[in-house]
Amino acid sequence: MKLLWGAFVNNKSFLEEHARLTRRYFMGLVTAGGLLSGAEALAVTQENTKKVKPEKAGARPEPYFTPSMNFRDVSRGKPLPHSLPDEKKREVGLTRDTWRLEVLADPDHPAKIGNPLTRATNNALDFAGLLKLGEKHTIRFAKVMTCLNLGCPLGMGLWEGVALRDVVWLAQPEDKLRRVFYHGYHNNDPKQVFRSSLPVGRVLEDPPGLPPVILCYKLNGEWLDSERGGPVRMVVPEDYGFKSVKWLSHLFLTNLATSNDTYADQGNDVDSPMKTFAATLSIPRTIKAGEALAVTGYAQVGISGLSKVQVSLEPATPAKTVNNIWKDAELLSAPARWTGLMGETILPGTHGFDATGKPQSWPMRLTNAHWATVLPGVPAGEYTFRCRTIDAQGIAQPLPRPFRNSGHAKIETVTVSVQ
Ligand SMILES: Nc1nc2c(c(=O)[nH]1)N[C@H]1C(S)=C(S)[C@@H](COP(=O)(O)O)O[C@H]1N2
Ligand SMILES: [Mo]
Repeated sequence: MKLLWGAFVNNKSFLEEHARLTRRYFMGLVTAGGLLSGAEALAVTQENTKKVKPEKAGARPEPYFTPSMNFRDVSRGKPLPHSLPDEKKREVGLTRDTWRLEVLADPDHPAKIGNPLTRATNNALDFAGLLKLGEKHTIRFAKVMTCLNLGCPLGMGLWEGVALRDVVWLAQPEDKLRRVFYHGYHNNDPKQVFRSSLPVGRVLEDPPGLPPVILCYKLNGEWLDSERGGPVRMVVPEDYGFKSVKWLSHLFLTNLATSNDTYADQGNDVDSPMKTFAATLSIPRTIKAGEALAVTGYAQVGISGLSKVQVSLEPATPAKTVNNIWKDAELLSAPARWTGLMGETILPGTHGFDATGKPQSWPMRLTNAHWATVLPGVPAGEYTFRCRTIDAQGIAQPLPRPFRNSGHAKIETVTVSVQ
């Protein structure tokens, strides 16, 4: 937690951006003759910046794009591959000049391939070869990295690399290919291997609006560092983090139709794409009777998109929502500056952005969006504040459920005491 506070103190720009966006919204309410006086609006925006809850990973005050070192690290491995000494990294192919990727038929359920890429035959793909593919076609997209087993995002990234399909084709698959299995380096210990997989259909075609699955070598415009899975990791745009295997070392082309993911062995639903949900960033825990309640937060825009953030404030007893009175919060526009990137601008050709670096639509799937709201004053008592999202199909998200094998699916609730 101390470390997170360190990041918090050193990286004010996300907070500043959040405050700037929310201030514009609150001041707008004043000129519209709304709920707040000018003095109140100033007071809540100043208050807001003090009340951010840095203990929530995705809520960390940080630039819009999270610096690589500020991602929360949940990697497995003893020792952690990124903690190996440089010499060992060079020995096992964890540096850019020693990295090799083998592309093989799965020994147990082989696909028929014409050109396996192996170290033994000296044709494994090296970093220069990967960059060469990248010269022909680089893929770049924004995506929030979220762990299926945690509630909050680990970090927001601009990921860059080569389409996985371009690498699969190098191996000349001919027949009996149903899935691509992929492994990351784990100390040459079979028990430690971290692996995941995708149906070949997802590798070869992209669902509407989604970028390709990539072999990623850059994050936020810089070489992917060792802690984030460098030199090369998989990044699967629409999925939770466990599909984005780090320290990528092997692709196995298989005729097996089922997943062999490490996360499947651990009791998780491995076919669950990223959910849409809302969370608070700043909310007062106590207010005076009759005083307006100003709240700000962010939403993770999952696979189902985002059309609205909604909030409710109800007496804390009974514990369940009885009235179901949801009010629309204000979804704030895209950041004006893409803080956390070199030059704070988006390069042309980035998926989902136009040639001038503006998002083609907002909110954008797979990213974080900001929201803010002001609720009218209520009589004294204990209240429960809730926030949720309405996805692009008009369905309230997340669909709450008692089991969480498919990822965090809770409506955020905060107790507010009105005195
Ligand atoms: N090789 C390897 N890749 C891995 C993991 C791992 O332990 N080893 N963890 C996965 C999980 S569970 C998540 S949530 C993401 C986290 O990515 P990050 O470290 O960039 O935040 O990496 C994934 N890739
Ligand atoms: Mo994870």
